[in-house]
Amino acid sequence: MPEDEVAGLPVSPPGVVLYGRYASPFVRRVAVTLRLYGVVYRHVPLMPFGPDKAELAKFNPIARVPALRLDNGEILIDSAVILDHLDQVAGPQASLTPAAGAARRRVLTLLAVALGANEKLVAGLYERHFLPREAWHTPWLNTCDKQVRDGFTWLDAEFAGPWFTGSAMTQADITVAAFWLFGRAKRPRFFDGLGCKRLEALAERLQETPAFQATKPEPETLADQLT
Ligand SMILES: N[C@@H](CCC(=O)N[C@@H](CS)C(=O)NCC(=O)O)C(=O)O
Repeated sequence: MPEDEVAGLPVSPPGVVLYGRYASPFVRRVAVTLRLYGVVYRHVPLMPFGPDKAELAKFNPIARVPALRLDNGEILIDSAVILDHLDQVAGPQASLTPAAGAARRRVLTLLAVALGANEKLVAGLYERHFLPREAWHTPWLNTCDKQVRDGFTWLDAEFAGPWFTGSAMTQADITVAAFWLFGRAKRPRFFDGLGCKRLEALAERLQETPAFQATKPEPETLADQLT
């Protein structure tokens, strides 16, 4: 539903709007991609918790971030859906996700592992944050931690050159760097212990670039670090 038709929301000026704080690595990978594609956008840093959640629910039935309002008022939800749209607009030559064939399957596979590992990281963070310690279900947390560890360790061994697929940066590099920086900030001891030197180098390199510099995570309101 176009945002301007949503009852109760102020009518926005036309243009692309990104909803969600950069502190969310899903939002950050979209924001970095928007910048790399040269898309000018307005940033509305809604939180998927507390009072902002009701605002999000007006255009996302599951009230999550990111969401992207397009120029025509249409609203896209979920970072993968948003990136798919941005790639199509960028066109096959410029797309950060290869348009077809083995190269596309390769990047999508890398992204599937990265997204899965990051979802399990977030699941563990939420359990640790929202439940009192005595209610933590340790076998579940250990399972999540193993999936995070195995996912990132697998990714660390998958480089074909300076970038995941060789000599050109793709969405796999952007997404993994955003997720690695998020995980490292949230659980420094856990991520240090993974010994993923290539992922660390990738994240260090990308975080110095203008698109990452312009999308630094806001100060956290959930617990800053959960080692
Ligand atoms: N698959 C989604 C995941 C997005 C996601 O997990 N967002 C988190 C913030 S990091 C969120 O909105 N959490 C609140 C909730 O799940 O209720 C995507 O790629 O956009």
